[in-house]
Amino acid sequence: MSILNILRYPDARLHKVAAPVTVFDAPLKKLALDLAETMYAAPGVGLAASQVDVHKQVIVVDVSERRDSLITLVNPEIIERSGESDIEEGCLSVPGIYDTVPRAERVKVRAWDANGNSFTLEAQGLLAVCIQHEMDHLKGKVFVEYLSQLKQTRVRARLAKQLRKSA
Ligand code: K2U
Ligand code: ZN
Repeated sequence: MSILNILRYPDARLHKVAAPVTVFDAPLKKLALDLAETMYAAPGVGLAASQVDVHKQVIVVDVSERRDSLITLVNPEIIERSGESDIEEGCLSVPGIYDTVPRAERVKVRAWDANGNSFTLEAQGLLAVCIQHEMDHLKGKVFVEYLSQLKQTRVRARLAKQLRKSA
């Protein structure tokens, strides 16, 4: 397994739309395992393939305290949603920025696992927010784009300063 490079906002590649997976083969399983290893190493509670410049509809999430409840979702689609959430979000592609954005409190998701078996998942709280956040990545959307123009300007300035410091 490998730890993959995570793209940093505002990298244009984060805005590419991911394609549905059509072949459930060994490379797909390796991608899912590499995504999980990269997520745990970051550390994070979710990661989308878009964030490692692989534009396929694959996400991994694990919001458990013990980091032992990995869920891999291929070609995920939300089939039911309800309520409103105010959980603060972060993003491994936008380090150091945390804010709340409009999310459903509960979602029912249909997806496939890396072996091609379909399933449905009912989620609420952080898991629901994380799944919606990762599914946005697959659509080329980063959570800071929900924020006001003023906040987005400040985010870009802060990330540019981080980049200059690390150069
Ligand atoms: O997409 C990502 O970069 C993964 C995010 C997942 C996340 C989405 C919504 C709300 C929280 C997390 C990373 O895990 S960011 C790191 C993190 C972890 C726990 C709570 C907040 C932020
Ligand atoms: Zn993110």
